[in-house]
Amino acid sequence: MSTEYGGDQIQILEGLEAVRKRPGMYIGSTSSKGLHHLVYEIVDNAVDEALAGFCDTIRVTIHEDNSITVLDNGRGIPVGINHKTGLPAVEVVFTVLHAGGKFGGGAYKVSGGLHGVGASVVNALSEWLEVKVYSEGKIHMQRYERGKVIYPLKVIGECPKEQTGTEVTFKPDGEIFEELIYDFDVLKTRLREMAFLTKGIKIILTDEREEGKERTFHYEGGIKEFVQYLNKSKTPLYENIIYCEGKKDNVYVEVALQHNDSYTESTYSFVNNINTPEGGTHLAGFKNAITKTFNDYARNGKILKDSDPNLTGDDIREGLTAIISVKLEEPQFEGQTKQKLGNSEARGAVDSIVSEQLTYFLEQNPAVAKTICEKSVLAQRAREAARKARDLTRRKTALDSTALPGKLADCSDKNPENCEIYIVEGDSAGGSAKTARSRATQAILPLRGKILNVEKARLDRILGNAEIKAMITAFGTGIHEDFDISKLRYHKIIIMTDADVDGAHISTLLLTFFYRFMPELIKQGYVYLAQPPLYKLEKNKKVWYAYSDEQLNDILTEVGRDQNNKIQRYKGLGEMDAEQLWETTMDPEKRILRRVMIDAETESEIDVTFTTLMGDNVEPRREFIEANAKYVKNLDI
Ligand code: TTJ
Repeated sequence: MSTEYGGDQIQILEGLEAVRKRPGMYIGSTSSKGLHHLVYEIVDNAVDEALAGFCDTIRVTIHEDNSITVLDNGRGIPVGINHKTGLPAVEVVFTVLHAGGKFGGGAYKVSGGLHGVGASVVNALSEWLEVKVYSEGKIHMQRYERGKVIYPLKVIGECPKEQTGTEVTFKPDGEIFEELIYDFDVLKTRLREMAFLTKGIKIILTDEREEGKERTFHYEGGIKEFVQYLNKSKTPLYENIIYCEGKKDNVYVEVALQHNDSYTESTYSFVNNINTPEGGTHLAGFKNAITKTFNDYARNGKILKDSDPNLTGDDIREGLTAIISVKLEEPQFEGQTKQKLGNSEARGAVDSIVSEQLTYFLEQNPAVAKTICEKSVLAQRAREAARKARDLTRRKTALDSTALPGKLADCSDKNPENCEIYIVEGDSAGGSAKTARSRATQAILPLRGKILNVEKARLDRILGNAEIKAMITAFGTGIHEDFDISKLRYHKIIIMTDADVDGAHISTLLLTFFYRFMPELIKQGYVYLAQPPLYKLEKNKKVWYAYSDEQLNDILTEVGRDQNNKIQRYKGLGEMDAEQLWETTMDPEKRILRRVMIDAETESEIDVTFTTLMGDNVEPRREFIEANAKYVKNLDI
């Protein structure tokens, strides 16, 4: 192609070159996470068209070569000439940085967090990208390679006049990304979330790498169905999903909620369809509204007597599952990670819409109102009891300098950065670990038997449990609102259990406890799983350890499969003496540790996973395990 480069074109090329030089600045990272962001970035544009009311179906296809097609049935990106640049609007969308918003036409633009950087960023980071626009009976097409225009927009064929839409196919650039393979489950989770957040839209995800692999997400109920989904493994306290919707000060607000009989809160907030794990003004408005509304209701209905103290927000939110979704034109994000909504008008909008509509709902549904109030009063009493128990342990700490649990064999180094604590299943393995450890930096806390399932117990009972108390005091951080990461006494918390089903169960119970009471421990990467060997192989007085069947096979191939090979299958940590335990599982030079990670973006899915695995309902658990054998295994990684 020979086009003359005017000033605009040179600027365009410089813009996209900047994206290729520092991709992390635009999409966060070039890891698998960034790779998947490319898809969300493109899909967001189609969702915007749906929010504007012109599109109801989005197809996402993973091709065999890991290129991606996103197709919508909207109006199609305009193909007419944009006066400022003299280029077709569609070309501007793909070649000019931050062009997205200009064609908004009043639709909500998703421009928070890492999203909203625009289709041009995806284009810059793709080996190639092709766009097809179906409009006015014609198919328009343009191709780019690493952001550069390959030919001017052209008409490649005709289509029925009623067929309109945009189709984008791109292949992420191997020069940019460390990982190029798309994970179906990761896309599935996020696309399902997008479908929940945009009621009525149909999103179809197809994986051409595997015969017949396709999922359709379509929720006429929107976030009401999201709450239902989150509660599917729990027992709701009433049938209705409480739903509030409205618009105030240019903030569109949707809230759905339902209580279940558990003691944990699962509230997720979103701004322009993006999860805000740190909350912000919209969440503050929601909390204020429900605290005020339920207290007013309980006072007026004499459920609370004049002499009773107010219910706290925590009391009312015990066992609550809620989605708060706001959409606004110019979200401002604050805080260290720029994930906390700052717009003050969002606080007022959510507060007034929820207060008004919830008050009306409670008046119309007195039985539901009574159920929630009674649950909150029980929570209030349990909170009082727990506070008394906690005050007691605090007082003990203040008076008694040896307050650390008796079973803990602490390390001598006092710098937490050097220190690790092994949480060990069973007294006998605990004994070996105490002998084996490196005393300066490794502490051992043996746990007896199964630990309490925190999904099924109320706070006062959980805090009364000896094993849980021992962990809380050993870690030093406190829990919930008292949690203080700066007090953490060990920078590695290592769960060491047998490599069998019981061991996996104990690990899951411990992770559930950490996740519910000290989620930052996991989120900030302090929690690890030790990996004991599965086999020991002896030959000619030499010893090998294998941590998987595959590895055993490799070793056998190397040393030969002779008769005199002595292979021992370890059934538990107890079968190893102290020296073996040190060599195979505890020696920082040789051991394998797996770090437990939570991705903030899929947190609601992790929540469902924990409650499905640890909750009361057997049927969803069985279904889940059958459907997700791989996921369950990965949960431990
Ligand atoms: C903007 O306002 C005028 C009519 O067209 C509107 C528009 O741009 N719609 C639109 C964009 N629909 N779909 C897109 C789109 C879809 C994908 C898959 C990718 C991109 C970058 C945009």
